[in-house]
Amino acid sequence: MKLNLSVYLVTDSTPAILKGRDLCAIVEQALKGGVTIVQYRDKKSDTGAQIETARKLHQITKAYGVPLLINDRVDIALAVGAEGVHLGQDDMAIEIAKKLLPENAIIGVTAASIGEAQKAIAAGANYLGIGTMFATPTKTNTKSIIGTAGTQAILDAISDTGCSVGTVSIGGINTSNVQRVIYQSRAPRKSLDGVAIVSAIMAADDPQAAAAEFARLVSSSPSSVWSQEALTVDTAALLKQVPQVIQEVVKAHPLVHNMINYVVANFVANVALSMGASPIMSLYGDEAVDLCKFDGALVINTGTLTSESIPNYLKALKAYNVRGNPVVYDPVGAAATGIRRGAVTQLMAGGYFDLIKGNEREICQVFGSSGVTQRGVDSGPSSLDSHGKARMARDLARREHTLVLLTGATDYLSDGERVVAVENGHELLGQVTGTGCAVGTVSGGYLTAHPKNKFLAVLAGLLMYEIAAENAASKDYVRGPGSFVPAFLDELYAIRQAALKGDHSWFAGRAKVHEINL
Ligand code: 3NM
Repeated sequence: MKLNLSVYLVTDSTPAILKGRDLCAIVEQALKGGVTIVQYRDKKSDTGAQIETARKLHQITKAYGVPLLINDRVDIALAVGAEGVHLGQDDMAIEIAKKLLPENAIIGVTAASIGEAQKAIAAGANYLGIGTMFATPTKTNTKSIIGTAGTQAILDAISDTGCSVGTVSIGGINTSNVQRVIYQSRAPRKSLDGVAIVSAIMAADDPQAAAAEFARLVSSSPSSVWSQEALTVDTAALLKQVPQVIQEVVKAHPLVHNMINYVVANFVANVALSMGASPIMSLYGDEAVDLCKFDGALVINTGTLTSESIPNYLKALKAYNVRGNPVVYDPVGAAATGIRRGAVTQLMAGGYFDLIKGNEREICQVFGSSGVTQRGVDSGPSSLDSHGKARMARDLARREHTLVLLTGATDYLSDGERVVAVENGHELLGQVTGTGCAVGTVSGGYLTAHPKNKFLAVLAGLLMYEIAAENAASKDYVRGPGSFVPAFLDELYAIRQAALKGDHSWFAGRAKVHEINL
């Protein structure tokens, strides 16, 4: 039987999953739906009962031409003539299992680290069960939650030695995150071959429909929101398109749903209005199911985190991801406290962000650099030089398959390949609270109205914003932060009005953007 790992069903015999139903009947429904491989996993039943169930399961899987593997128990696999086994790190060593099983038996091994993966490949594993992807109630004694970043690191490390080894991810995968899991785990030369699922099929009310939905999602390319026009043009050619993009955006009057901090909510709403977007402020996660239908962007800004924030962010993130609308993540104060560092982990595991925007320390924290500290939510002194910041933006963007904007006196924007440095703006921006947060909202508006080239969209929004700040600061009546704010809103509005009329003269010669070659 050919090994097809794409929709890999792992069974579970606990009452919470079976809910009084028959295990074999659920597996048969899942096979009808399109499951491509089945693993019988039963940590509790007696050996005799396991053999009986395995035998019944094998009759069913054979009828569908699908291999049956047995978790941990080589003896049971031999007793029923199953096609192979799956071995955890604490189970029988693969070398011993190989001696006991027929030569063509399929042997899968759990791997949570590069070392475990390499060892399993060297010992001749046919496939790796890589995980735990996300924390899951189905198995609470998991050793490490590695997420898409950890999975990608393993795929990358084995892409030379393990070209032919199969790979599936396991842990907390469901129909709303499966495409993202595959997309974000992708290493340059190796991708996942499939996903291993317990509860999202076994506990589903309709296991056949659930399996069919997984089969559809795994085989279709991820939603068009992630596919981008290739950035083939150079920076000068990109900049030429900026005024048209700004005109397009102000005409579209995009909606931005802000889950923003209370310190800056009013200022950010005024910036959005001045630059031609329509702001909605809502921290109520359940509302996002309706709000996302207006097809705007979501901005998640963690500046005034409370004990209730994270579940609300996660609900909204899911609603916008399912709808395919852009989400901006502004991890304000990400490195300041243990709770905020935990919030980063939860949010990064909870969904896809089209743009991650933050200052140097926030971006370092999201990247997972160790020992990042932050006093309050201010940016604080820099520890990276210009190339270090550019590299950090690029590496995070590359790993997450998204855009990263690292803000500061110079801003660095990257899509994982290219990095541009933007030197526009004015130091008075640094004297007014909320000017960084508003960039998240502006970016959200631009991503909504110009989704086909997100890099250009974010760059255009940033330039409109920072050139408006320069124009405001140059007014002779602007004496400091207080008089700067109204002037800044006026200048955003002035650019918006010019852009609406197709007057691009305000932009001529103003952009201070250059590409960084790393
Ligand atoms: N093994 P669900 S996680 C059986 O990390 C199993 O090795 C894991 O269940 C590992 O799809 C897991 O319901 C349970 O989240 C996965």
